[in-house]
Amino acid sequence: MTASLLRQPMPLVAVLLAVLFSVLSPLSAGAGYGAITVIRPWARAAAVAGRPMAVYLRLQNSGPDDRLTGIETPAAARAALHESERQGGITRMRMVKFLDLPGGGGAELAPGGAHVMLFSPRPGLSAGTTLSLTLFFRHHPPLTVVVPVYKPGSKGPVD
Ligand SMILES: [Cu+2]
Repeated sequence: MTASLLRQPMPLVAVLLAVLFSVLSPLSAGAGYGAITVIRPWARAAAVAGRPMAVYLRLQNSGPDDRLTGIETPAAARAALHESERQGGITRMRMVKFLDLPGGGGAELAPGGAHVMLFSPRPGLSAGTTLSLTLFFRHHPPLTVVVPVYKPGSKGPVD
């Protein structure tokens, strides 16, 4: 009698744990990798048609640490992630393979810093038009955003 009473709570706990995990797992996966938001994306039209264009945006990551690993767009022959560095009064750009997106933070792609460079943009990408951009991450599923194009020299949505 005593023995069976002692044995009984064990399977019950196991069943409860199994139920708990089956309920929690999809939720935690959703919270972890549905948590990157693209804020205020914008592109700056090239002053000379056909020259490279820059795209800026803010990435907000409310999930775990992640990383921006790639960019694709039908709007240009090639897209790359660039970092700007100011050295001795000269701003240079270099290609970077990824951009870290710390959990609870994110990254800012803004004039003078990191940006997406579009090489050989397709004709007609002038102010007032839009382009489509897909961002790839280490963990998070890809995100496709519509990016409004601003005039050459624009400082973006703050204008
Ligand atoms: Cu660049």
